[in-house]
Amino acid sequence: MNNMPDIPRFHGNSNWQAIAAELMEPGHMGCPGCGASLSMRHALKVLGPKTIVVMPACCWAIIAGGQPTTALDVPLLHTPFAVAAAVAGGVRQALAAQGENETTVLTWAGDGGTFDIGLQGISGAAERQEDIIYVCYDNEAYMNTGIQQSSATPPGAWTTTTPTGKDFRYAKKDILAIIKAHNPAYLASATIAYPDDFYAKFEKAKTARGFRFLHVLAACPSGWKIASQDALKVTRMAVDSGVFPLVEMAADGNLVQTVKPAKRIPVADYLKAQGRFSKITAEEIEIWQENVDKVWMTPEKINQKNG
Ligand SMILES: Cc1ncc(C[n+]2csc(CCOP(=O)(O)OP(=O)(O)O)c2C)c(N)n1
Ligand SMILES: [Mg+2]
Repeated sequence: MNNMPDIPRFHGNSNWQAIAAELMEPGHMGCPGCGASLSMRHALKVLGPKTIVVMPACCWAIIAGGQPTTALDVPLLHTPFAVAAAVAGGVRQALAAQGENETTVLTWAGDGGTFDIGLQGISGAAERQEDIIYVCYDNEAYMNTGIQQSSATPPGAWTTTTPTGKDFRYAKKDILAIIKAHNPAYLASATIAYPDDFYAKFEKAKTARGFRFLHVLAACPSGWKIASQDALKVTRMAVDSGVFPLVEMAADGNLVQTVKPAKRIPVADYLKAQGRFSKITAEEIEIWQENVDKVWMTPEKINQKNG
């Protein structure tokens, strides 16, 4: 594809040496180019072997392998769709009752399980400051059941339930603003297409105590209608266009941008790289670009929007 930036490499990150152990085995059931699979692999490298993964229904529940097999070298607990955050809080409290305070309890859920179906449980866990890390890997639709629209699906994107593109009036739900309103211990957006930033944020989430939330953009080649080898590049374009800013919550509670793209690209380049946006009109692209320009490109404006 044209206008595709190169993927950044690890820049001699000292952490990289210490966290090289693989906790995800080959032979998993992820599709080629699956951003969610790659994100789990690298998240576990940071979080380490003392991690328990709690997972609702989602693609990852399949990627991990059918019972009794598992692609993960850490314990994995499958839960019903709506309750992953509540179950993770319970697991953490059970460990604490046994005097075990080192193990990280990680909820790993899709956008459907987070933005829609699990939202009440997340709100409760955040309000109680359950000592867990909640990761939403966001591939922007219910992918496991065949690419249905979720409230994380961006406007104009094709899904099987919105075959002419999601109605442009319905914007993607602002999950960071919702979680921020709960005063979490740590809050950030991340993507493995910017690996240094991804690693730094998982490190911070690991050391913080209380409710921690990471919103991870994860490309789905089938759902986004892109070639599997372009998955990381397209994800990187989401950041470089300002559609998916990389931010974290600073000590004063405001969101600050952690990666400023070296070269800003037009939103149109990001959208046109994906078949799912083939029905979007020029006018809609213009509106999207204006919204990105207004809201997302500077930390001050992010604060304005969410503060
Ligand atoms: C209560 C309930 N409703 C529906 C389903 C069917 N279901 C399983 S996975 C899934 C899609 C999940 O979407 P998302 O959370 O975005 O994760 P992804 O599949 O995209 O990784 C659905 C609808 C279910 N397992 N339980
Ligand atoms: Mg999804």
